[in-house]
Amino acid sequence: MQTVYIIDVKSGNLQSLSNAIKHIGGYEIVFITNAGEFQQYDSQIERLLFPGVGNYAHFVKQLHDRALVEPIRAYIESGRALMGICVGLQSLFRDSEECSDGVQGLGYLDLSLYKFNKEDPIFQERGLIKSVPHIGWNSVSEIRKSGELLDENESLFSINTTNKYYFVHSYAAILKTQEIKDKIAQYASQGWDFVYANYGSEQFLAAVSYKNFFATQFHPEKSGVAGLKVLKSFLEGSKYDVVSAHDIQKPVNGQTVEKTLGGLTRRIIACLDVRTNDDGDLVVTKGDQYNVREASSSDSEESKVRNLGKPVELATRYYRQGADEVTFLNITSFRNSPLQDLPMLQVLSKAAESIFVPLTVGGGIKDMEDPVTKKRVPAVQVADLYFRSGADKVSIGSDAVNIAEKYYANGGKGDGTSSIETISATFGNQAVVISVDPKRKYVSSPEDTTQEVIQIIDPAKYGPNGEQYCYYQVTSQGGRKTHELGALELCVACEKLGAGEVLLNSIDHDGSNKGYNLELLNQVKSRVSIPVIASSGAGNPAHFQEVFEMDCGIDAALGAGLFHRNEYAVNDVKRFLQSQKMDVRLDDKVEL
Ligand code: 1PR
Repeated sequence: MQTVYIIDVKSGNLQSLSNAIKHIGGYEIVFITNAGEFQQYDSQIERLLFPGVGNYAHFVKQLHDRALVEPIRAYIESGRALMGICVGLQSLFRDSEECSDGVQGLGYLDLSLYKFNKEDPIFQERGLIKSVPHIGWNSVSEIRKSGELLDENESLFSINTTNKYYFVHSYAAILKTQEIKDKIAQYASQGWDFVYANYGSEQFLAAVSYKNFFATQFHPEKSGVAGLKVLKSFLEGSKYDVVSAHDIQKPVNGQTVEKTLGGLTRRIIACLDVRTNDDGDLVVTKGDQYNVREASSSDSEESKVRNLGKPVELATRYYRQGADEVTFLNITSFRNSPLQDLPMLQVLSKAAESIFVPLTVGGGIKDMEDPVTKKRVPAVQVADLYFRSGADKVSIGSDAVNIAEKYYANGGKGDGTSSIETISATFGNQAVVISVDPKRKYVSSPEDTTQEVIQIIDPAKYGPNGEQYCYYQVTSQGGRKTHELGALELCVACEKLGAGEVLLNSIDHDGSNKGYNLELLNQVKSRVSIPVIASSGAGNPAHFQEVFEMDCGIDAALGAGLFHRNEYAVNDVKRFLQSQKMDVRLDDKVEL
């Protein structure tokens, strides 16, 4: 058994990376958290992984504070193998627009990182905003070995131009100017290899390699089998392999598919609402309009919580069916503290052992009091617990509503202390999802509310008293508490405070199988520039097509009930979308 060493500066989910290596097999893992440990193992290290998640400045500062910069530099110079991942790659560059205070990276490439431009002309031509962060599955456009273009069947550490890889970042080494392109060409002439990708009209470096070091902007440990192959090739030192036909994800029957504006595939998310049932077991449940209890047989009998299966079992099934992401929502967490909610943490750790796509977890993320010590536990620490158990993103529901209310009461400003602000400052905004639970509220005139209204065009959809306007009033605590705040206003405030994605539910459509709430999705998506996930109401594959075809450019679509009730498998949805020429990641292979 060989040993792989992983640099751990406590900046996010390293559990998934270590799970991916265990899954590949044949390696044991040692984490290195400071200079002393580096020194202790230095003479034995042959393969070093250098993963980074979240905020560039936070990550680089951690490297300095832990005195790891020099040992890493010396290690690279000694000619041994190192693989950087995401912010690990970014830290090899000179600096990043992400930090205004002049924090410097390791400077192996004398280039800077820039934020993606949400005002991308390709999107603007269609009246759209490009979502930033760049979240989802993209392909790479070109692989160049010392400047020479590789063929379609050649690869750099198994990265090839056909497969899809999972990216999640706002900043990248974007080839913005001729000067940058010239510098890259110069590096190529010195023997550097570069992998390029595009997000809309912006081209950026998806991977770099030079002699013994290699780094990817995407997350191989979250890129399904295609990503596991990349990790395996690095571990085995197979730098330039020919890719076998078996390892390429081609559209079924050679179908031609669209090229999406950004280059990302249509992302399909399987969601599991989890709670303890009346017997105290953690189960996946699903209701209609947030009522998760069965219809009771008699008035006197308390109806039971619907039990649709075991969380880890179902999540693994959806991964094997090709889900691009899996979300767990602990739907009753407002009643108890996740600090004592160890079963949910266990669910997550167990799921992360065999699911190699992103995992999101929600429920009860807020500042809280430790029920045992009575000490205040900040939300960022609660989130950290989830990240350590294998989550890539946390989703904030009820607390987001309170935060947005304070934001408006404070004249449109945050105070830096909220869960959204603190978690995004530490783990990056891509790690913070806002889960919104709105209900339609009809009004007779826009003057009847301070929230922005939607004019209802179709008379058949007017309110019960002929109201021609509505807005979406947000709720907290799983729909129990209603607030005088619109879904749009909530999302706008949360984006300003640092949220990276919106999971937009609709209580009116939840569990209805009648399709997504297009009116609500359109209102929010047209006004925020972070990705928006459509949720609630998916009943068949055509509903996914319908939501992706909307003009506003929805980023991902989530389904729950239709998967849990076995009406459709995730890949049924994807195959259907592909037959409609939509670009999806079809990954039926689950083993290396
Ligand atoms: O408020 O931060 O503690 O988080 C609690 C989380 O639990 C929130 O994200 C909230 O949306 C969720 N939640 C609370 N109560 C319920 C409930 O159902 N009683 N579930 C609930 C929300 C929303 C979707 C659902 C879709 C798709 N579930 O994820 O799965 O509506 O369903 P469908 O495809 O079958 O229509 P906090």
